[in-house]
Amino acid sequence: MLRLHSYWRSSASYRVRIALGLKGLTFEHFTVNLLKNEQSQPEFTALNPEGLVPLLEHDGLRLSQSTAIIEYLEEAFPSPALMPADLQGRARVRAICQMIACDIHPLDNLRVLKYLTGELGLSSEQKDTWYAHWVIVGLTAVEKRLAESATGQFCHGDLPGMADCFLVPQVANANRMKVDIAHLKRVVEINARCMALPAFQQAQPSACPDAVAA
Ligand SMILES: N[C@@H](CCC(=O)N[C@@H](CS)C(=O)NCC(=O)O)C(=O)O
Repeated sequence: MLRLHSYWRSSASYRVRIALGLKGLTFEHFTVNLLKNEQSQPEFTALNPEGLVPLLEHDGLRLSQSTAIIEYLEEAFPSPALMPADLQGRARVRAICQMIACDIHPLDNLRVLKYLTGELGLSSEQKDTWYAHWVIVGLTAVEKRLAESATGQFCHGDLPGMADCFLVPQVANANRMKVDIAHLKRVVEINARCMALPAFQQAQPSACPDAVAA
């Protein structure tokens, strides 16, 4: 049994939900309500001392970090593959994933935004400017990467894969925060193509069991 500790609006959890869906894996969903700070409560930090979602439990393993989780799923359940067969293709996919997971997401994470408006005393407008800035910088770099010939209908080739698991939640965050990314044509087109697929639709925040009407 796969158990996923997740929050509907967590984009790192969304990555894992997409990967599970693409692989056709069913899982038990456990909500960690970030707005209620449940990620920092002892009940959850006993499972994941980092105090972050997602957390996957499988066969006695408790695994944090969406990238590690998706790579674990890829190795434990190889078919259908989310990574290309060739060495260089896999390296390219990892690079795109890290552009999002390492160069965008940590700058705009909830605890960072809270620190900006809390300890550093920034206004809500300044916080939103910070947020939009790093999304635009990061997704512009992704857009340039997607101009490469290895890109197909999806981030890498013509099948949805690991890089798409990372791109779509980051686009969802940008849209939710009203960051204008319409000029990033490849990003927008690939996101739309992904969102036409059931695995992406079923993983999206509004489809989660803990979703709250906006
Ligand atoms: N690098 C981690 C990031 C995990 C992460 O930052 N999760 C966010 C939600 S998307 C979280 O739990 N935030 C809680 C907080 O900021 O207090 C991963 O890829 O899993």
